[in-house]
Amino acid sequence: MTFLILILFLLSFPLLSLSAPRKPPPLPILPIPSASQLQWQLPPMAIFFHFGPNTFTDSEWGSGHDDPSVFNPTLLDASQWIRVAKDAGFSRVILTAKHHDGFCLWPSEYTDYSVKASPWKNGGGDVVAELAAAAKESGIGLGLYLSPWDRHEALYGKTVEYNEFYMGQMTELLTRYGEIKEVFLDGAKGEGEKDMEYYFDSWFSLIHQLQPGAVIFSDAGPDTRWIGDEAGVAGSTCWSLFNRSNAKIGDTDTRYAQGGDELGHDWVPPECDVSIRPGWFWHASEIPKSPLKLLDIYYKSVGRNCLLLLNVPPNSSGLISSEDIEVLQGFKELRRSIFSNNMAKNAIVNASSTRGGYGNSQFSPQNVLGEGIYTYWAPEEKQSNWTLCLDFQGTVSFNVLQVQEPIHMGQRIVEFHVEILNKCGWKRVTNGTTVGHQRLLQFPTVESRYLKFVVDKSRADPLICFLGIYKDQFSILGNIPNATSWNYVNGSQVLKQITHNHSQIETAAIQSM
Ligand code: FUL
Repeated sequence: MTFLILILFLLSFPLLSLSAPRKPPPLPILPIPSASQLQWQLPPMAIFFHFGPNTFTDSEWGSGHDDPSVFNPTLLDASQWIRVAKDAGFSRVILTAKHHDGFCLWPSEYTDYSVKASPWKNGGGDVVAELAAAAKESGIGLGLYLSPWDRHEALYGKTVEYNEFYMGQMTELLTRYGEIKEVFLDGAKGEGEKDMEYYFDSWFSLIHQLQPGAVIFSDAGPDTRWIGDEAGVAGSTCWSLFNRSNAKIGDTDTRYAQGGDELGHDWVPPECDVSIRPGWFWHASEIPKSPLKLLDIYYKSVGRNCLLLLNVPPNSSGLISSEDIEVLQGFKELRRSIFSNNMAKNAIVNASSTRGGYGNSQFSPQNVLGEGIYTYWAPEEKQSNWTLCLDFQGTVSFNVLQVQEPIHMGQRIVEFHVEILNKCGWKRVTNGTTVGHQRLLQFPTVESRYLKFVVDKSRADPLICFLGIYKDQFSILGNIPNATSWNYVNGSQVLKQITHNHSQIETAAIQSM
């Protein structure tokens, strides 16, 4: 009889646990991203197209008085631009619909300084329309840059009139070309230029009204902020948290922009813009950076919680040049060869605690091996130790760690460190501040079967949705040259020397020399 009771008692356990109420997710910690910010931040890279009269006049800041007849890209093929972006692994593009020279790449009804006045297609062309159609067909998102500073327009300097003019142009762009994913508002303006006030709040409202899914970029958001440099490099501490009231469009505090603000009340994730070439516009005399240099920029932008906006300027024929395409392919091959082999993917993951108890699969530490932000590890509440321990089930050799927070729940982790187990015990490999959407950490190659990821400080219970380890055989830590033209050659030589077992990358690098 006692035996029977015991059996019944044991059998009742699964039933009891099945009927136990499910532990809900923890509360998010504010601020958190809007739906459009979240959608914007998940794919990590976009391509910038700087194109206009400057492409033909070998200049960067056109005076606004170049004859529109200079604009004649006889071979223009926007589907080639989109193909290049897509083949290289980019999911969005942004076009300079109007740069500072005021020339419009679409037939604006508010000015005669546009494609209408050019010989291209006898004045009947529309670059924005061609790009929008090509992007739509390939499932690539489209963003537009409309320069506030306009060196051609006579109304510039007359505050009310120019704001009306600018909003008229913005309305054309946001109502004629289908869905727009991003509007890029550049704060640049030359010294001593006419003074005037931009009605930013009216512009922001108009943009959100006409394109509710679009994010607005500027030095101060509201949806994404400039990182504060044009090198594509974020701070090694990089918060999406920010105080918009501390930032002024056109007068950026670089340090504040690069690091964000742990105490910020607004969610304004950073975007890193950088050009593949020294200039933003195409110049016959300039050559692109090396694939290895782009990889270094990737670590310092995408790997620091940012979106990378890489400028690849179409040339005066109206096409992306072959040398830029080769570099993009080399860059893609480097990423593929490093990040396609996550040596943690079969690990056994244990944690210092699990929300809802050890068996709770919803917040299991094992979740960090899956893709996507919606499944994550959460610790039990009120803990002082937040550790994930990975057993790779065999010794592995690696030098890159990728870690991600489920940012829809807010950015939480302030400080962390990484340890491995070797013959002498646990050894610290690296440490850092902030994770956010994605953090990539490089360190000298280590070998171990076990790794500990320890959160040392967090704004709230830390949540982690991804951990991966990789071997990068290409980067030389601390020895990546700066962005000058000769580095292109130098970068490729480095790549060539150290990739003798990787003929595909070697070929890409040699081709791009
Ligand atoms: C700057 C501009 O002045 C450059 O020409 C370029 O468009 C860059 C993205 O932003 O502020």
